[in-house]
Amino acid sequence: MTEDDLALRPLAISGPADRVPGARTLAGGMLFFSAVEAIVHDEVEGYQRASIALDHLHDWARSHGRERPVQRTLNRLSAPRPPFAGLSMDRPQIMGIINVTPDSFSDGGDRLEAGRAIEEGLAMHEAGAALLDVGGESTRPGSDPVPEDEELRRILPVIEALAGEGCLVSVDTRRPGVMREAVAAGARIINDVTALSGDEQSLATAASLGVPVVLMHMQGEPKTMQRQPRYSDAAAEIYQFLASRLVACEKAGIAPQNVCVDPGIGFGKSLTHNLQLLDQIALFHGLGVPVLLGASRKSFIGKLSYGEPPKQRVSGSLAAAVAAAERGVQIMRVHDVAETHQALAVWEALTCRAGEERA
Ligand code: HH2
Repeated sequence: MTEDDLALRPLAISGPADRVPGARTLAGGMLFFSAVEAIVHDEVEGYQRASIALDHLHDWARSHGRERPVQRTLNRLSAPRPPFAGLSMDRPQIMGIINVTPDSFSDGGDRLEAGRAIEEGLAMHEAGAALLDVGGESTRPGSDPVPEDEELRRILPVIEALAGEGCLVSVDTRRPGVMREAVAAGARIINDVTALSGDEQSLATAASLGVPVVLMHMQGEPKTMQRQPRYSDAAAEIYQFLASRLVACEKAGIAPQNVCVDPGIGFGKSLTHNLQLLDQIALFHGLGVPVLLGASRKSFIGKLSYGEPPKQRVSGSLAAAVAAAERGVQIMRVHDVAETHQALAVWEALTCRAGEERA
């Protein structure tokens, strides 16, 4: 783990109306937390967890000789986040997914033709997507890589048109050559499922392009990642991995205010791991940067229900988005923009405005 083998997960998270004395803001947003789960690692015992009210955290830190790392992590948990790619991070934002692929797990083939992809991107923008994530290669479990020129052929006209219409566009790619061309075509964010570790040029390329990046965690490769994913503590290990990628970014010249992290639901994770990550996602605020969640239509939803196919997983996707909003997640990557926008609008009114009305 970072900071002397310690992480803190915010607990007892509430909106402003239910804020208890001594609670701190969560990532400078609209939520507050009044307790944490401390996660510490040692070689012999492995990961140990303890729930502590903020009132008692100072004593706990002193008795465990961890005053400085506790204070630093607490500060990162609370500090306001600067805008990410110009987007305010003090409330949840929606990233609409535009897969220009024949084989994506939930919408493969729906938008292979550029005109259709552009039209649907604009409709997502209208429906409440603050940014649009354009991808030309499926990374679903079992997928094979796509040649770079084919990936470019699929995405460039779509990026150019959407950016030309004033949409904020991210490119979902793991290839430095695609990052360069996509940014030249108007993409303003790089979203990489390998956290810029898929190619030895990725870090330097992203740094030289100077655009914000999304670092996602994946265990293994899409082709084989779901065979037998293993962790001793999924959330804590992924926290550690993302912390190390943040350090690598900083060394390469990518400032923390240009980084967003994502635990990578479904990328080398079992059902149990996915649930642990969703439940414990507030842990990642301790990295001091915005958090993104991509749970939309993923297989864990069908596994928890009646095994529905991807397009019938909208309700479960909304439940996941609301659960993430309750944990302070700043960006939701979703297929169903209008539905997510509505769900989050109700959540936000209840969580943040109900208190004003009560007062
Ligand atoms: N999930 C997918 C692709 N890219 N990027 C981030 N940051 N987080 C995610 O969870 C994520 C991602 C997979 O979903 P999708 O794009 O719909 O499918 P496919 O890879 O089959 O195109």
